Amino acid sequence: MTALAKLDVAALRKDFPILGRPVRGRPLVYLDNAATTQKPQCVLDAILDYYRNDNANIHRGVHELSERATEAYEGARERLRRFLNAAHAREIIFVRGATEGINLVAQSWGRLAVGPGDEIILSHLEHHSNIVPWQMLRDQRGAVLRVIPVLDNGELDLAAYERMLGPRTKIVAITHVSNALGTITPVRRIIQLARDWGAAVLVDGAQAAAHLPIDVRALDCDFYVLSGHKVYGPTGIGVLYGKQERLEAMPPYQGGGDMIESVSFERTTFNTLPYKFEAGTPHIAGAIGLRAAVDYLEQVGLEPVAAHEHELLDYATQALGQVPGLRILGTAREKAAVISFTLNGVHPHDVGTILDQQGIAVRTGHHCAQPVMERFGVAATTRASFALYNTREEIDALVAGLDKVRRIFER
Ligand code: C6P
Repeated sequence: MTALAKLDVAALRKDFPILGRPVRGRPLVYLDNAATTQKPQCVLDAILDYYRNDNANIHRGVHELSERATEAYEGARERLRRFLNAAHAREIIFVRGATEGINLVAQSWGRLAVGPGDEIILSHLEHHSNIVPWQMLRDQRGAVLRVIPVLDNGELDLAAYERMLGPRTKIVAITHVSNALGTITPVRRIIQLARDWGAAVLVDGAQAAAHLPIDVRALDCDFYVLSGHKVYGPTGIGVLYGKQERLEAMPPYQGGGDMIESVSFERTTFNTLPYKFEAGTPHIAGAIGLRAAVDYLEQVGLEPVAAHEHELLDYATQALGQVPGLRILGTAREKAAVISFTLNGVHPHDVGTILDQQGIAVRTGHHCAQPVMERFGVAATTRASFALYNTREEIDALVAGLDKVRRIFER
């Protein structure tokens, strides 16, 4: 085995202009990467270059700019196909983000495939985006939601999952990485088990795509969703991967331009994949920016990124473990670079506000994952989440910041 190249973090940081910006008169310590990552210059350049040189609507014009814009947009699709190792570019649907991807599957696939009494399996770890669309489907179709329990360390109770599966299971919708606890779920195993019952599987990869190499064919999932803004790309763009045979069988999600083959008042016929699911003018610049982002991420290397983030996670777990009164939620054996914690006697919003005064950005609240907060008996936590550009010094700054929080509250 070859040794992993270590990241030159100091050099990489220079790729992200915003990291040089002071916040509240201090150097920015950005530890809110699970909410959204910062953008490297190459992503900003790709977006600007598109608007400055190629801007036109796609798939419609025969003029030079429209052809260039179409080529760039479809090139981005092919690049995302490669990023996820999908078999065909037509299996890559551009959407606004993970949320829209899940809603699309719930409403298009779900309304067709799920009937009264059918079961939808989720886990207790899920983000609201992977709960609410299924509840809406449940209510429309008279289906039943079943929830895989979470163990005290933040791992899923796989034995309970196995018992839950059955002939009524129509879909298992599961997160790849928990945004609130950082747990990496055993998606491969979850998918294999679902296959035994012929159930479809959707994987919510919003928190995974920037940290783990993803291979949808090796996973053998039916659907995989991700958000561009969490993989160093722009907001408002994301990907729904779907197996061709699933997507072919699904009705359109939204109607409008580009998703049709022909329209009359009597009858409309729909376009082929992937256009059937991309009604209206899409986020062309977003797709181009996302392509630049995955180019960047793969050039840096997902494996060294994962190794670096893991090192930060170990360091932070150790350092935060020394802070009196601090409790870490989520200690799964397989964890991504997310640390959620509470500090005795201090509300997370106060922790976040005092850290912000020191230029340290963390997220506080329920992280759009209220059920898992409830499972651990808290209403909210403070969450630090790391990216390829974070350093040990920034974790030291977080620990020093927390000392200050404690001193203020001890007074
Ligand atoms: N989590 C966080 O701070 P959108 O908003 O569509 O880009 O992503 C939704 C989403 C879906 N699944 C998971 C596991 C997520 O973490 C998120 C977004 C952000 O944790 C914002 S709440």
